[in-house]
Formats: sequence, C-alpha cells, structure tokens
Amino acid sequence: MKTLLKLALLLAMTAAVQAAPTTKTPAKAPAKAPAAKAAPAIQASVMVTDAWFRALPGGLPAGGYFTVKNVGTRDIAVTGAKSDACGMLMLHQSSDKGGMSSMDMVSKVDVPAGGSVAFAPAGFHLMCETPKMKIGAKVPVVLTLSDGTSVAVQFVVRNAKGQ
Ligand SMILES: [Cu+2]
Repeated sequence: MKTLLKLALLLAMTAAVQAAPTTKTPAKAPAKAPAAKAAPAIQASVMVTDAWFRALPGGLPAGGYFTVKNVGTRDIAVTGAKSDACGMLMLHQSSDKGGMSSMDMVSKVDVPAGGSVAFAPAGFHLMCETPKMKIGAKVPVVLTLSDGTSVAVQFVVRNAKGQ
C-alpha cells in the first residue's frame, strides 16, 4: 500500500507539473504540495531481465517469469506484483510433492545483496488470474520490493510453448 501511495503521489506530482503552464496560481494547491515533496524518488535496487508471461488459451491463468538481480548492497525481497493486465497477480511457488506438482502463494521471495533469483517454470513465478493479454504484445508489471521501492517491468507475452 505504501508503494501505491507513493505512485499516487508521483502521479499527482506529474499531473501538477503538467498542469503548471495553464495554472497561473500554483499556490492554490497548498494541501498537496508538502506531501508531494516528502515522497522520495522511486529508485529500485534491482534489475529485472527476461520478463515474460505464458499466455494459455481459454482465459487460464498466465505464469509470469523473469530474473531479478539485486544490484544493491542490502538484502531485499520481492513482496508483490501488480498489473492492469491481470484481474489478480500473485507470487507463487511451484513444488513437487510426491510426484504431484502443486502451487502455493508466497508472501515474499528473498534476493540477497549481489545475488539473483530466477522466476521460472516449476519454481517461483507470478500467477496472473483473469489475464488480459495478447501473444506478442507487452504488458506492464510493477514489482514491489521489501525496501518500499518498486520497479516497473515490461513483460513480453508468449504462447503456451514459451515462444
Ligand atoms: Cu501459480
């Protein structure tokens, strides 16, 4: 929620800046200005690469995969994900339990300082319920991190074969 608030503030700031040329009395928005100034710049300490969704036919949930590298000096965790392309977007972990593949929701995925974690089929992944995406297109996802920052990532949409 913190991140959402920051994003909202950032959007508000952007809107204020864009509105500035047409507004001759910027002092008319006193309530919002101090709060907007207090919002820190969103600067993520991770690098995300190879991000893609596996789109399945029939509106089935789409798995999201990527590699996240912690380029900072502190341990961090991926704590959530959000996308307008998904009715709901969760962090999942696949596991093999006695030959049966199953999935569980996880609240966070640790990424140690200097390390990287691959979200991949049969492991950690994003689960996009009620996906609204087209194969070959890109969809935006915002990953939230344990340090309160977030990172926006474009996910390529591939077919069931991952192509
Ligand atoms: Cu899943």
